[in-house]
Amino acid sequence: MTIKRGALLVLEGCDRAGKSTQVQKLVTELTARGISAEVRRFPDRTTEVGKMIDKYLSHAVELPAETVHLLFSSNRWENCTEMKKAILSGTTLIVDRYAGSGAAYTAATTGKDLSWCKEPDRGLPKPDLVALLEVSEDVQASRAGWGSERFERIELQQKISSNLHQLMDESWVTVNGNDDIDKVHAKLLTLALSTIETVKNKPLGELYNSKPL
Ligand code: Z5A
Ligand code: MG
Repeated sequence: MTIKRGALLVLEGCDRAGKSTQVQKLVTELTARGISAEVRRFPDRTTEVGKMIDKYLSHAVELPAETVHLLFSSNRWENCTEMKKAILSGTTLIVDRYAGSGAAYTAATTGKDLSWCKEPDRGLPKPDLVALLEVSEDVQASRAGWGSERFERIELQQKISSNLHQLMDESWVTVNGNDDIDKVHAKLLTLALSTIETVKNKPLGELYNSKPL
């Protein structure tokens, strides 16, 4: 019997949109339904590259913005082979930030155009679904932990949000992140289940390229 592939599902959004909360809830629910599902998150702060990113984000080191951009992309590439293997062996990955954050944050912090920012991620596995969690500014700023890391300023977040919208293609959908946690979860679960079903016999695509992997 041929093993059906898993789906690559990504949650994107500005800071404190609720991504990490929802990624965890989705994997728990999919697992409870007997669907093989695992969390991945970017930045993955456990790798050597990830440790450098962590130091940068927490203001322990200063680095040029271009260097940081390539580190974030490199952090995805170092996980790429393992992620593809998991997906092709039937596991659905629920990913907490991915290339969308990469392009949207650097374009907002440096003023570089989005096409420059997208380029290092070209050829990574293409998400089957990107759910963009949208939150209003007042809700965002009221959530726990706001303001401690480098990019957590309202005017910057507005640019990031605008960039995320410009990155949307047919694989992206918006979800209202202002709703309560269970309502957001219900919406994401419906999207996840239908995407898993739709893509199980389809090839995994390449990000920013039209040909499948
Ligand atoms: N970055 C980048 O520049 N380039 C890249 O390529 C990548 C990332 C991948 C760290 O990311 C930074 O890296 C980030 C982007 C940049 N910018 N900054 N600063 P991160 O993912 O490690 O950031 P984080 O600090 O772990 O998470 P976050 O994105 O800021 O938050 P979140 O995951 O979206 O939210 P949460 O942790 O699920 O929820 C926040 C709080 O709100 C928490 O107390 C929840 O219980 C509460 N919450 C969540 N949902 C709700 C609802 N619906 N109602 C009420 N309360 C809620
Ligand atoms: Mg998070």
